Amino acid sequence: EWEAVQTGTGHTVYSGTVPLTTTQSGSTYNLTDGARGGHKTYNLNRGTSGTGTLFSGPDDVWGNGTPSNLESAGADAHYGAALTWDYYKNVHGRNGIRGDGVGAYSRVHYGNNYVNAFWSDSCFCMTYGDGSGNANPLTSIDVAAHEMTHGLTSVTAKLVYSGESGGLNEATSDILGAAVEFSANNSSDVGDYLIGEEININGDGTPLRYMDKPSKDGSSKDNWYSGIGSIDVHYSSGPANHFFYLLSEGSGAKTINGVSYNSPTADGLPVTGIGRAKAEQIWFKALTTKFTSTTNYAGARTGTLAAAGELYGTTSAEYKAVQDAWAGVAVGS
Ligand code: ASN
Ligand code: ZN
Ligand code: CA
Repeated sequence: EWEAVQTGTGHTVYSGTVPLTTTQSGSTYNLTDGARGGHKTYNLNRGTSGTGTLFSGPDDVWGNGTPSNLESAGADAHYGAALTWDYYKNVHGRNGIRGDGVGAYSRVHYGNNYVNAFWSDSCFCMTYGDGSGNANPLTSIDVAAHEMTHGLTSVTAKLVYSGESGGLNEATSDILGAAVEFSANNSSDVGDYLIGEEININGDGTPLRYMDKPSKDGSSKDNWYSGIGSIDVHYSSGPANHFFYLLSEGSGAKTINGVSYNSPTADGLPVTGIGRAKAEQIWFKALTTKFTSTTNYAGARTGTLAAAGELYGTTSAEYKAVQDAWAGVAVGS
């Protein structure tokens, strides 16, 4: 059977009209990304197991921009997976989650009014619910990149999903999820240090998480403390998200892409940011070459300092910024 890689058009829920890489098989187009390891996007159509059906059709146009068209969320998921693939390849030289050039797959329309998205190691796939009322599928760029990054963590550091390592696992997905959103340069979904701001999960327009000051969500912690390993991993991620913000942008007030931030420090001392690009290199290198399954916050400090030392030298401004940013979230001094 004759197959060809094509560039179709996605009318997404969150990211406007975007190019999607697809595959043409005879007269049928499929949401199979022929340029990124064959990553496929499936429609579960409210099922909760298996793969449902591969999105396919007689033309290479996907969705209409609204969630009521079932292809729309598929277009978001396919786009988010492609952006994440491209980010890891172009920014970190990694060819797919496992580094083997093989794609994972995505499933949308999971269950009924399911207000979550998740990565699964057993299917090596990511899955998205429609949210309540089918009005807000969980398919924004940052959420897609967050879930796909759980796959990366599970084949690299393998951070155990509980205790402090669980918080670091979650933070890794938020940190690199935000990095992918920035890298996309999408005018409908601009980069920010907020997670899930498009989903409207709280019903009042607030995001799921804030990296500059994680406690703004009412549950996450800004700073490390000795009992942080016993809270939910989506809240114990706070200090690491906060670290990453401080390392990238520095402490104090700042507006980026129209979003205002004001990041405090635990010790009251200022942190001078080194820019997101360098902070991303440090976190990725630490994740893939320093962190282990049991890395805790103290270990994350050691690992990111080692990574910064290798990348920029131990007498560099970057190395000092890593020290200062960890001190800013009450890890080390
Ligand atoms: N969306 C959540 C996450 O990726 C799902 C979960 O907690 N299992 O962390
Ligand atoms: Zn997560
Ligand atoms: Ca975001």
